[in-house]
Amino acid sequence: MENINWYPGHMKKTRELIKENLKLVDAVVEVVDARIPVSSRNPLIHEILGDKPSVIALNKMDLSDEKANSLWKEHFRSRGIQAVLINGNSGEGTKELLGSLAKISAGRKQSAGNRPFRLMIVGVPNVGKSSLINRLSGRKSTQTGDRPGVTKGKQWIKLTNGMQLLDTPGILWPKFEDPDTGKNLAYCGSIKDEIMDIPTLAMEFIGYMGENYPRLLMDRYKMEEILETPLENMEAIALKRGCILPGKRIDYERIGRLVLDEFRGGKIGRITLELPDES
Ligand SMILES: Nc1nc2c(ncn2[C@@H]2O[C@H](COP(=O)(O)OP(=O)(O)OP(=O)(O)O)[C@@H](O)[C@H]2O)c(=O)[nH]1
Ligand SMILES: [Mg+2]
Repeated sequence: MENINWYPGHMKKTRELIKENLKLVDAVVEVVDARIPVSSRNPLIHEILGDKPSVIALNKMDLSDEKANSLWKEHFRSRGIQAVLINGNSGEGTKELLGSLAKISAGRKQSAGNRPFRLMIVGVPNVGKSSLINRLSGRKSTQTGDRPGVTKGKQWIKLTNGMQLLDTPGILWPKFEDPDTGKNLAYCGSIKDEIMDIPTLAMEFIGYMGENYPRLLMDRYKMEEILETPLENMEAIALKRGCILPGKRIDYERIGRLVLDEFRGGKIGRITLELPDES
């Protein structure tokens, strides 16, 4: 897991593209994953945004822990950062998000004239940028679950409230030094599984669950207790799910994938992987 290749060339190019597009908009919606609000924020976001007004959309609020959702919202608010909890699939929270944008729009400089208020969406891979674009525009204007591509020419999507939304979101490549950040992004599917060691990743996830959400883990996998080590818990889960190879060996790859898939799909329960710093 140490040798993740972040394609620095690609990263630099997309950052420049975002900066170009930023010149065209009045505000930015920064989409983050509510399960990992810090890990899914690009550390260079301040440098990239400059003094452009922005709102944080804490997306996938349906998958994250409700208590943690409130803590995070309060955390950002207390720092003067606008943050809204949203669900890009159901549309929950998008009204509040539009309300926040309307406030920014109302405070916009007169020099902007009568031009419609314009915004763009940025975020790391898989946080739900395309889903949000579709939600805000009320139609399927962009592909979800797709891979980043190249779009030529700017397309503006008209929103019902008169605002205009840039159809191509800015993809912020994750960049970090802290290995926990990388793990969090991988758990949530923002880093391709192909470059991860799935059994190790899943075992570490199970370790986090055993410590922070033991009840959810026990209920989901019908365990009587949380065992001493993450590995033992993983093996117990593998036995319950029949992830066994010939010779009664544990199929770590298969159980690893299964657990991570179930987490990503919300099947284990509502889970948040990082909480605001107390200090
Ligand atoms: N449960 C849940 N799933 C969501 C939510 N928003 C998006 N998703 C799912 O998350 C996955 C990724 O969503 P996209 O909208 O394609 O994400 P993206 O940021 O455009 O991804 P890239 O284009 O790959 O960077 C899809 O399977 C969506 O259905 C949400 O609020 N809740
Ligand atoms: Mg997309």
